Amino acid sequence: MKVDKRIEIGEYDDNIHAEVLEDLQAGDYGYKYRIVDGVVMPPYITPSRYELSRTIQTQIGDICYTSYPKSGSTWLAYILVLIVGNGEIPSDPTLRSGLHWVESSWTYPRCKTELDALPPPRIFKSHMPYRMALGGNPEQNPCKYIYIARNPKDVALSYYFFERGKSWAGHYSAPWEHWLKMFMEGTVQRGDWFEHVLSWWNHRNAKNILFLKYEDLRRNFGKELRRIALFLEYPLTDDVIDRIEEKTLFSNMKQDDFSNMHEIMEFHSFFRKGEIGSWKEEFTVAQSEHFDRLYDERMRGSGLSFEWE
Ligand code: PPS
Repeated sequence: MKVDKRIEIGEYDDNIHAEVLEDLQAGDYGYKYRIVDGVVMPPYITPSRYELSRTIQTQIGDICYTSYPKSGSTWLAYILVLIVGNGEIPSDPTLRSGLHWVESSWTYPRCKTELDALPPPRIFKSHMPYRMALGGNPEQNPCKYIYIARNPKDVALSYYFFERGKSWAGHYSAPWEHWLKMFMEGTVQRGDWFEHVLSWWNHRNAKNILFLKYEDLRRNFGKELRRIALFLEYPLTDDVIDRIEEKTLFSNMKQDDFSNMHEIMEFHSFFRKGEIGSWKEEFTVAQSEHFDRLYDERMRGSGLSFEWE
């Protein structure tokens, strides 16, 4: 069922998208979720979609981009589509229509028949930790996986603005402090940020896995783009690199109908800030210090660090 026109996508609806209603749960302030394989997930990650995403046969040439939510994955998706198209926008009506989000029953769902009929390179979207990745065990897969991570304070803030009042989150409306507490406890949809990011970081040296950081892409786009293209084995000329950089600028993605996600009713403010350090607008000094202590404890010895501003 490929969505191939700019038809407006309305609110997420349990009766259409949840598949199994009995296992939906609601926390404080009505925050809706489903537990999948022990992890808090959005209600549209249904048992059958998850099963399909785990068992889908990937092929040489396929690409799967993965992240914890709000880490720059849509930006990366557009970059990938342009790399594969040598800098040209594809004929799909929107960015979303050319991507395959197998684990989801909402916004870009794909069925097995449709996926099997498509030749590589298929570009898959996922927001799963390593052990729940698309296609089974990534290291033993013909697919190439690109994980993008972002500093967790910016993620927490971006995620708060994204989830607040939204249908798939039970119209959750709580103050920032409540969200931050859930985020730090790992009880928001997609679970614990630390576990998610470290699960992929620990496999970063596999031949078919590339680990990126949002902040590097912001600071050093050309260098990171070359790394991605080399990893995917797509030679790009300097002209094409410049074109991709121009098209994927935050301001261009935000206003271009191909990429701005306006076809999804609740995504109208999807392109919020696109900055490093906007967490400072919401975190108090005490919250920031509390977060830093948790960060030090959970990340110690990992060798992974982020830019915060
Ligand atoms: S989602 O909903 O989980 O798939 O979100 P995701 O796309 O991973 O992340 C959304 C954040 O990425 C920002 N963004 C960008 N930043 C810089 N440049 C470009 N081109 C770009 N496109 C998207 C987007 O604005 C979200 O971050 P915040 O901080 O909310 O602005």
